[in-house]
Amino acid sequence: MKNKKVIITGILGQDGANMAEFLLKNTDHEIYGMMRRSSNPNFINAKAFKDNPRFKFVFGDLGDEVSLDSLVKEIQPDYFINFAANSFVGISWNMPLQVFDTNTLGVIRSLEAIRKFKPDCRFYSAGSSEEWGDVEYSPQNINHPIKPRSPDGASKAAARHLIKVYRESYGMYAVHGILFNHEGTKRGEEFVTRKISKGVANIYHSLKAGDLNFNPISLGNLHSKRDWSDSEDFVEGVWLMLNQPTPKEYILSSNKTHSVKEFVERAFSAARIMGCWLNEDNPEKMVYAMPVLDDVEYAALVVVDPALYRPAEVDLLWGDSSPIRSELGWSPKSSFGDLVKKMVEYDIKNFS
Ligand code: G4F
Repeated sequence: MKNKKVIITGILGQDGANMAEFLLKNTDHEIYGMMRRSSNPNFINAKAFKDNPRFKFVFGDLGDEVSLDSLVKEIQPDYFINFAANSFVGISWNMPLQVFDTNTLGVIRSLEAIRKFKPDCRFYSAGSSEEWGDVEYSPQNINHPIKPRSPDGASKAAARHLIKVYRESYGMYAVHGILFNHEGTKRGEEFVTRKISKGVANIYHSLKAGDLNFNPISLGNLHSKRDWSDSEDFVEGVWLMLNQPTPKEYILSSNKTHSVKEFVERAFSAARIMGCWLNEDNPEKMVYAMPVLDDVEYAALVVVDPALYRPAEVDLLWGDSSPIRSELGWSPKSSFGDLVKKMVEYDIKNFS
């Protein structure tokens, strides 16, 4: 029997790379990792699999239907997994058109390529809890109303509707599973978790060298709450969603929620750096600090920079992933504590 073929977009990003690693380890499928042509690509997330004989890089762009059409026509994939997106919510106010072009029109271009050239190919595109934004209840389930608070959330919500339209109009196997926040050692530094774990590693190494002149980590809103999981657990859930008898959309989440402030505390504690909060009554002036001299002087570990606040914030995300756990048998291996520890320890070890 011929090996199945899988196209993964966003291959150099966290989820694309984790998906490729998962499939190369657990299936005998051939993996085609789609990347954009760029003069200076960063292969750091692909180092574990880029030389695997069942893996191949292919060039394509969600903004260019000609490239998507050619790839689907030539490869004849059995699965098309779309992890390419402009996924940084914070920047989506600055480039809403580009965000929609990639996150929404890119999904239509992918669906059209599949519809025209390989209509039985199974399609997954990453949906987001950002679509629920201004939440009405917690924990949020798959029926939560769509109320995005950012161009990013709106672009993903539109993609979700389009995928449903293609599923119902053409009988395509197309799903838009909702992913709550998911992180790990391949996460980009623009996201708060990696910004914190890298910042902690920097402070750890300064302290180890006896240098107290380190830069504190500057953060925005410390009080927003997120349902954080490990991306490596999520790719397994996505694969389950793609291999059901009929397409059905699920949520992937940890079923717990934690504040950014709590992430900070856990991250410093994983590095055995003890801090305490100052000015807690004023969110814009809060500082996480460590005592230096007899509890009199403090060295700031984290400071708040109100310029990092968003024009509109999603205050609380908290998912209910019980349906995929009971119906498809998915269960995450990593807890919140495991995730924070893994990221901080990795960044301390690989600090340069
Ligand atoms: O890490 P974040 O940038 O992730 P955010 O906005 O929740 O989005 C991530 O998860 C979504 C799913 O829920 C995905 F759709 C999306 O693509 C992405 O993967 O920010 C998390 C929270 C926010 O409330 C933000 O205001 O952290 C707060 N925050 C506080 N200081 C900060 C910072 N976020 C960033 N990126 N940088 C800060 O300095």
